[in-house]
Amino acid sequence: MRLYDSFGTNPRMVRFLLLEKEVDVPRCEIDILGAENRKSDYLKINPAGQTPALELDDGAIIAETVAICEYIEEQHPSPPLIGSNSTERAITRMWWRRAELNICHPMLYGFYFGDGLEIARDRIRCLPEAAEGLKARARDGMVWIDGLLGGPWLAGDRFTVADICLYCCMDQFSAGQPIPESCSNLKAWFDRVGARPAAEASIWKERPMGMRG
Ligand SMILES: N[C@@H](CCC(=O)N[C@@H](CS)C(=O)NCC(=O)O)C(=O)O
Repeated sequence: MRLYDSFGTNPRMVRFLLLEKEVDVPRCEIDILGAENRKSDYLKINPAGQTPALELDDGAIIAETVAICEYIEEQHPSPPLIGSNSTERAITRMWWRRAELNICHPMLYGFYFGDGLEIARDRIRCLPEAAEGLKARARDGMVWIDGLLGGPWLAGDRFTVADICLYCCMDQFSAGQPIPESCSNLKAWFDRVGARPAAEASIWKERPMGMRG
């Protein structure tokens, strides 16, 4: 097995998950800032030109962070970070989806179309005029999730991949898109996730534009 790994919120999620599960996977580092991921050799691995990707021993390639995390959880169920029964898994996936759709996606594209335009403009279709609206949408999502947080973690008493997903995204973009002042529950949650040893241990060695990926 081999993980195509790099700076960035999505590969960091996989590193975070692996650390929590104490699973070691050999890595192949991809220089995404140098756009190695957009060149033909890497496009043969992942036609989407993105990291992470997981190559299995039989040569199969799994791209998309959600699919990779689901695969790792099935192979290494303990500790459960998606869930150990149908209800737990469904609740985790619900929170994972809420986090992605309401915060991570608008936050990421708010960055790509704004402060990160120089990185993104030759890779994806960019809509700079949408940057401020997307950042506002991410702020709305943070306020919404802040109001829903009823336990230490998104899914209540269980620390899950939904926490990892949201944390990795917010940690990378927090300088340009901070947690709104009013969101005390979300701030406390963010500090709780940040205090887990895997949070620090999963950070990429370089910090482009000062970002923690
Ligand atoms: N939908 C993909 C998104 C992966 C993604 O956006 N990866 C970023 C790193 S966090 C990337 O490869 N960026 C470089 C680029 O798009 O050129 C997933 O969930 O894995």
